[in-house]
Amino acid sequence: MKTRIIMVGGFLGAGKTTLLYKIAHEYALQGIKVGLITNDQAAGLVDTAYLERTGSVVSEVNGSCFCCNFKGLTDAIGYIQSQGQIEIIIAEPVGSCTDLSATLIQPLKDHFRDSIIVSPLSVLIDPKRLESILGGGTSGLHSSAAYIVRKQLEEADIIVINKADLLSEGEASSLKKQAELEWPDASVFLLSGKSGLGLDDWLSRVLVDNYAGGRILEIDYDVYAEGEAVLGWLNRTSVLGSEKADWNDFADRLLHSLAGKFDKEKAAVGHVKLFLEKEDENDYLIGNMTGGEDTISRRGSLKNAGTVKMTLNARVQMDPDKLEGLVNEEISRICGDDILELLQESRCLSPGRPNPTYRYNEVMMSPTSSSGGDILVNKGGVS
Ligand SMILES: Nc1nc2c(ncn2[C@@H]2O[C@H](COP(=O)(O)OP(=O)(O)OP(=O)(O)O)[C@@H](O)[C@H]2O)c(=O)[nH]1
Ligand SMILES: [Mg+2]
Repeated sequence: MKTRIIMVGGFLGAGKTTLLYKIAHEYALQGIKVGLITNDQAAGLVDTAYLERTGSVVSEVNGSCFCCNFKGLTDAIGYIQSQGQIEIIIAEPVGSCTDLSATLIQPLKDHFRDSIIVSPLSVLIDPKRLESILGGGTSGLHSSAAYIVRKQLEEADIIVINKADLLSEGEASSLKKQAELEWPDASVFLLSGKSGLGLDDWLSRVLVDNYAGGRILEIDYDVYAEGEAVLGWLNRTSVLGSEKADWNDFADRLLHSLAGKFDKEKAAVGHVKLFLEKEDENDYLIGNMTGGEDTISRRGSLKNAGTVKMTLNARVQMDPDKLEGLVNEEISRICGDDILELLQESRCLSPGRPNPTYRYNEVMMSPTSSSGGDILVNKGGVS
């Protein structure tokens, strides 16, 4: 049996992990395990900690993106295959990566013809960002970061307008039409990874279609590198202890105070995510901010005091040292005298120039045989 690999790309905060969580969680309820692969420039990922809560087999590739560490990706695939009985692997590349057709999809098709089927490349996009990009704007991002967003959409086999639960019917169909006109070679789907709206339609396509990476981008790696380098990238883990803290309140206060600081610095937020968990219990909370203060949200609840592990990832358009200093300052201010923090690890960087392991300049033939996925589709979807 071949394993089906579904790549879910899209810019920071587009909703990739939420979609992976939804699929894995719903399949877990049906007794089906999927494999999930997360990816980042450094260890200490909120996405991994969150997705592990689904009971899926999760493998994290860190230290470099999939494109620049193709072996890391294929080792992760091999690890999941070795766990047995997993037909489907869903992989989430770093949100600031593009050129995935040339650097991931074609080499996967070429090197693993006998063991892997690659699904069409799906690229998620936040509707507000899409609206701005379609209007010729940058959605508040540096022009080179907006270039990455456009390139991601340009190479997609499937464009997924995500967070469709936030759109009226009229807005949704107008955005879909505009996207279809702008990128006529792609299929456009409306979906909500949060509510499950449109999920079965998209799954029915990606679980059976074997045609992946239909285009190779023309791309300027200098602009691409600049678009990544303007981002400060912080991964930070610590242990917090308090006899009286309400952790929901702590997370809300921290995210709001960070939003105020970034706004003051005029630093565009790619994504700030915060995961608080009690390791000996099932309780956790996840907080996100994908732009200004109005984008802050929290899922899960962790009211009771005690000891929690905190993982914080921030991708913000500012110098990495400054980002780290600012986050440290706000955490210690919010902790005050009531909360004790023990820092475990903090890595702050600005992503280096992308240097892919492989870059194919032509589209490889896709295998035509059927693969894993049929069973899952026959079960009638997940939502
Ligand atoms: N309303 C709504 N919000 C969503 C949906 N999907 C994701 N979000 C929110 O968007 C934010 C980012 O979601 P993630 O799934 O972490 O995004 P991501 O693409 O994995 O982000 P990176 O890992 O940083 O690249 C979170 O606040 C989610 O709650 C959706 O379908 N509807
Ligand atoms: Mg993610």
